[in-house]
Amino acid sequence: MKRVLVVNGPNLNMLGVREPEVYGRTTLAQIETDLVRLADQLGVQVSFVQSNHEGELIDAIHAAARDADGIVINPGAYTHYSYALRDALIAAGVPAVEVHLSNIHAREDFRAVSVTAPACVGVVTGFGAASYALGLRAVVASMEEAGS
Ligand code: CA2
Repeated sequence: MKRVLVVNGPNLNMLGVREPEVYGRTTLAQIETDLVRLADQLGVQVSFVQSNHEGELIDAIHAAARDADGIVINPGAYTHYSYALRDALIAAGVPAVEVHLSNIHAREDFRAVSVTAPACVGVVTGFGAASYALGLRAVVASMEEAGS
């Protein structure tokens, strides 16, 4: 069975707990439960990592080169400045889809820039928790297209 790693960056462990007006009331645990169900329907296996530390995220992405066939990633604020995460995504060599709860193009100017997006096959942004489900469908389609 094909495997997808879902990666969440800094502060996303606070989902549903703080700032519900910006990021909604759904917790990360609820998002992950929904993704397990969707993955089952799509016939893939999902695993999850969340970290508030850049190096841990990089290590997880490196491991995905060996242990996964695709990546769904919400890099959090690292989206806007982590060239290290971007390099890790390129090095992983498996298709990655970047997702965001909010529409990063409809907020502060600095959020409109994603330095990680060029390392991904595409970006889903602005659909709340549904961005993750759309991202999972997108990465599975990319994996099939790549024949992996
Ligand atoms: O919209 C997204 O998914 C973001 O990746 C979320 C990041 C933000 O820095 C990006 O610009 C867009 C922030 C995640 C912080 O999540 C929190 C959730 C609840 C309370 C506080 C922070």
